Amino acid sequence: MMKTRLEALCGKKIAECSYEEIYEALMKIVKEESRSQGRKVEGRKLYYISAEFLIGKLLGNNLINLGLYDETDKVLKEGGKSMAELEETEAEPSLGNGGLGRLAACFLDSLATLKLPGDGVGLRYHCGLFHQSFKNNLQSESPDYWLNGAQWAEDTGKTYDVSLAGETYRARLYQIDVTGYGGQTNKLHLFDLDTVDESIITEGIRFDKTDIEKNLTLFLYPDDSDDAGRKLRVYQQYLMVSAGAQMILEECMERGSNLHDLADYAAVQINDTHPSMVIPELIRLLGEQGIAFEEAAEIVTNVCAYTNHTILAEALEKWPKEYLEEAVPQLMPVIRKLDETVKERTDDAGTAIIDEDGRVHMAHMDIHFTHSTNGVAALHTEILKDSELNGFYKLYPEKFNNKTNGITFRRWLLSCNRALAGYIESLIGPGFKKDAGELKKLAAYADNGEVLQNLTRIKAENKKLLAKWLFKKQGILINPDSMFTIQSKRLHEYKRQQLNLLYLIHTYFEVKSGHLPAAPITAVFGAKAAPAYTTAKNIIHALLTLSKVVADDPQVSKWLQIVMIENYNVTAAEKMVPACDLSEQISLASKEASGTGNMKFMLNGAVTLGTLDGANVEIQDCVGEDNIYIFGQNSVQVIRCYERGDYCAREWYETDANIRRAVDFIAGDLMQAAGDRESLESLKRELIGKDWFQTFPDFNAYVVRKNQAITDYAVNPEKWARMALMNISQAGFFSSDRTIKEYNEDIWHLG
Ligand code: 26Q
Repeated sequence: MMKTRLEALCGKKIAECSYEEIYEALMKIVKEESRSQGRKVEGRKLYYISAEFLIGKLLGNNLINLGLYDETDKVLKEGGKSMAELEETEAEPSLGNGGLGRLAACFLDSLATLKLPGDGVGLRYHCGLFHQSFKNNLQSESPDYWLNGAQWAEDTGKTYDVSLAGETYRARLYQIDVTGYGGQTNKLHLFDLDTVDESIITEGIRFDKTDIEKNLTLFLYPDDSDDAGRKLRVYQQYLMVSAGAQMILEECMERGSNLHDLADYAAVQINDTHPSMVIPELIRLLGEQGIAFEEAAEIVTNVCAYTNHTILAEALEKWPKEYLEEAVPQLMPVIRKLDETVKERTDDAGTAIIDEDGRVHMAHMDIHFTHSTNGVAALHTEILKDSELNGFYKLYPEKFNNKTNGITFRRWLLSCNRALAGYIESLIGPGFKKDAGELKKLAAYADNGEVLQNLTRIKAENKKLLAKWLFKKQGILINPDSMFTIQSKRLHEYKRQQLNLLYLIHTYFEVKSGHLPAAPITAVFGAKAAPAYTTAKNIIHALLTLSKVVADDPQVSKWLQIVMIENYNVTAAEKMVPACDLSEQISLASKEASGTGNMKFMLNGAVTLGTLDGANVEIQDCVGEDNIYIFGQNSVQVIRCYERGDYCAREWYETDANIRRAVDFIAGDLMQAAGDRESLESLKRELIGKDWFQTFPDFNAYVVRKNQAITDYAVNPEKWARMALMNISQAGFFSSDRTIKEYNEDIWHLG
């Protein structure tokens, strides 16, 4: 069946086709099949609006979801082709930064799988997030031209006019089919301008910031540290929400809404504050249809819900009124009225939409004018209620709720780790693919030596595959018989890659003095730093420089190897996650809202080394203390310490000889000989002078706990395999199917 279809489309035998030809033919087949799973929507439909959808490559995942993977794999093999090579043909859509964007993609997969009517709404960035490469041990950024080649997204021919700074721009609507696993097909709607022009990019990722027509959807902003891009970010956001809101109203009216009853037709989930302008925009558009402000505000409150992904106050978006006045003058009257409404409701100035300095607080507008505010892990939601958003919690206790994040097991197990998925199926049957809770059945094998050995063997195979991939990609040879510790996530001081760095330096000294680790260690990192985030870039530089220093030392390199994966993205994660022994989740307690990498590693049989932060807390609740390595201060201690404001990094540096030895090494002779003096010294100064995320107080506990894990791994492989098995068996709670069911039951009420 697949064979005849493919050969008919290609016009020749598979053996004679190029991978590009097969890829395009398969794309056509997948599109046809997914279209046939489309459903007419009845009742309430969800619009998940997000500046990011980090969907990853689509071919393999769609084939799995449509039940076509095995047959395709067989047909390719018969023609002398390999699925792995075929998948290299596809460029990864570069539409997200990290956790928040990947979460949106997992949610779309679960919505379609659960046959819930729910679409994504976002932007079609031409170059997306920058491509990262390493030059002289420094991060270098270049455009990621992922839009070359055949496209999953189709031009719908529809456009929506959007007014920015008084000029009208035409947003074109593209759509990507979102397939569910044995489910239905939903859509991802992405807006773009025809006039965007990649040729305005000059050096690296620099471009003319003034020419909106040419630059509006050119790049995805890597974070808020680049001031020059901030205005553009507002323009991008408004393009998305205005075109999105018009599309939503149009769809609902076509389905019979009279707009007064909009909440019976639409639920809008606002993914962090990036799409928050959808609130005043919907109110404005309802106003144009003759609905008075008060009623419009009430309708929109009933339609919209808001998810918060951060407790870092500096990461909550607030725009100077003047920016908005210039960029979206049509919204300001609405925002002012909303602000006045709030001032009638409460005299708590801390919850104002427009503050005394004239800044518009997007999160504040969200909480006042949506019916639900949720955090993304139990601890995170409690911290929001108790401290960061306490003023709002007092006003609206009923709006606050928790939705612990989840991941789709289709991509993060069935697709990225076929060997493990197949073995699990041979033990407990296929039910876990749709009902992740069934993984619990694995616990019955916790003392089965043969099963534990098979798990160890699969892990070893995956480590070899990662080694092979890394060699092909970066020419680096790693030892698959070493313990793989992996920390992969955006580079940020609160995530504390620098703590891992200090451990590795400490281990360097230990090996030098004859104290060998229980097993050879390969420390793998994957991380992009925002181009304007200097300290983050300095940490990457220190890691890369240390990697070289260690590699050049024959005594140490037998025991320790450090590698950074270039251009960490979903595709890289799919290779790293199945190969991990020890999952590093070492953020400063209270700072990581949830984390989702922690869930991916757990599901693939890694053991977590982590602080009691974000979803790590719930991972510990699931697996029990014996199956996780927890260390460091807890969130209460950290929050109290910040309140007291008495943390002094220098004191730790001066009194703890191990810390001092490691920190001094960063800018010492060996490192300076291999790296950049200015960058290394600046990192050292930052640590001693500030260490804002308290690396030093957790350092000794981290060293002890990590060495315990390495010893357990080396000395008692069966105990380790048992821990791995317990982690897999308890991972069911972290399926995004569970998360989506909770959103639907508590917030959306779809269908
Ligand atoms: C803001 C202003 C201007 C430009 C960019 C931004 C910006 C962009 C991306 C701000 C934040 C982000 C991304 C945030 C993010 O990924 N947060 C993570 O969300 C995950 C899913 O809930 C959590 O698991 C992580 O803990 C959280 O850090």
